[in-house]
Amino acid sequence: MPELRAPTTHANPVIPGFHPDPSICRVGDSFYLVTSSFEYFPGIPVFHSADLVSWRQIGHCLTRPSQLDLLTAPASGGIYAPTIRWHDGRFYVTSTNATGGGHFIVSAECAEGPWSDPVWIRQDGIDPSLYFENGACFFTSNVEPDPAGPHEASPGFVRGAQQSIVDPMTGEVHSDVRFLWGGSGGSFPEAPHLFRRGRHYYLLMAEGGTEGGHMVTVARADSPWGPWEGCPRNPILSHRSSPSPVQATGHADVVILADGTWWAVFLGTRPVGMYHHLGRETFLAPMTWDEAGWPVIGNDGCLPERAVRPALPLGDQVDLHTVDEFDEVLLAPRWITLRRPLTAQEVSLETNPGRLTMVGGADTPDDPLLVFVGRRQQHFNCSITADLDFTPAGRDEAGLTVRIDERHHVDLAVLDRAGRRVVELRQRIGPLSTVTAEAVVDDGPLRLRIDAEPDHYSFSVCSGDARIVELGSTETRYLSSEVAGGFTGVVVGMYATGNGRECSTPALWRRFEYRPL
Ligand code: 6LW
Repeated sequence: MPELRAPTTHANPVIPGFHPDPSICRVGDSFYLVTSSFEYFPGIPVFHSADLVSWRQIGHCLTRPSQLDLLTAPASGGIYAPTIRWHDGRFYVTSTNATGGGHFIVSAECAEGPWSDPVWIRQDGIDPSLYFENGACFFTSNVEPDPAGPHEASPGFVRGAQQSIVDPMTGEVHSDVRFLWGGSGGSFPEAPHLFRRGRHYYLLMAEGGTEGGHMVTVARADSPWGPWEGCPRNPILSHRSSPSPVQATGHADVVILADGTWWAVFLGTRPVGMYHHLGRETFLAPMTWDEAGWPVIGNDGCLPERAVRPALPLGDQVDLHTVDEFDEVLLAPRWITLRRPLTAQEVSLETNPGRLTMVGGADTPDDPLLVFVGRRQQHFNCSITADLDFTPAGRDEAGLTVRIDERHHVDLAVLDRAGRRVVELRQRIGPLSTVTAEAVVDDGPLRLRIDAEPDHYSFSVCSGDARIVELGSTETRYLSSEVAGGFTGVVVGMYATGNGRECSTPALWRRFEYRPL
């Protein structure tokens, strides 16, 4: 019998697909990680891992409208970079609703939830972070200079990190807000994370903007308030002049293992040529310390080509091939909607057991409140198959869509055209919206399919016993962050709409399969 050995290397990203701004904490043998969620509901996905490599999503922090108002959030508005910490038997997550309310803290006994309603913190900027010591909770965020110049409410700080002491249960601020460090001179110093090693406090920052110039820098001090001394080797992580297929590495958080080793999680992109469509993803690299007591991420600031696993027992392996047959009471946490929880009238697993019943409203596929249930695309090569029972009348429409935002999506749309059921391939790219193919389809069950490759998607349909017909394709770059702008990545899913009025026929989804290839 061959000896079964745990693998010594691992794949990066450890959480593929649109999962930016990772933050991590450890509780005993368990690791917890959160990422940004922007305009999607629920907000802030929470992951668990035992080995830092295999991550299972266990829920979301923001699951109720009382915690999360995104109704007016534009694409890439809403929930920005969160931080997760565990202190004295409780989890705390802080983040910013960039389109309403600013910074907040939610807390929970279990990372699975339920999470508390938010307490709001009055401090400017984005990217809040928490550090607990001797009963104090340090609240660190970035700061932008006030465009109105210095005035009483804003001392006119330059860009960098600022900090106060807060009560994480009430949001009360118990100190002045003090400026900490402006970074090493790069643009957009943000994502401050404070931690301690021995007698030194370290302030980890992101600089250079979240695109190709992104990097991680660090400063240290003898007190959490400074004065801060920048690391002479800054940046301590950057791929800005690296030929690596992974680019834009930055926005890191760190965790210390029981054996005393340190690891960093951070975001990066995997561009196809000049465009990336899978969003900013979560990567893992070891963090070591040099003789002068400064941190080193990866191989002197680069992701190691051969990613060596942390010395931890293998955790549960998570299968990213998923099949939903809609026979459970609840949707798995990978499913997300646009800006709000859908009503039981709009989406239900109960109305027709074994079906996801969807009733479209007046919002069109170009509208921010479309009835849509989707999940992140996590692999360059994958196939997405959705089985649908739907007999549209009038302006009713349902379909399978791949989207990065309201202005950039490609739809396989099932509609009625003069009494005939048709499937259209409709491409909405910025100001242009075009139907590039159409097929008349027989009555009866439909199968819609999207096959993804790194540089294009192909779209197919099959009805009844008929052969599967490919309707056409589009290039992935039209759904990239470089074309659409913003901070998210591609999400694929099911939608229904009445194109201006309530849908008269429900769309019954029987099965949705996401198969990485
Ligand atoms: C964010 C900032 C950033 O909050 O992008 O990569 C912004 N860094 O830190 C949104 O993710």
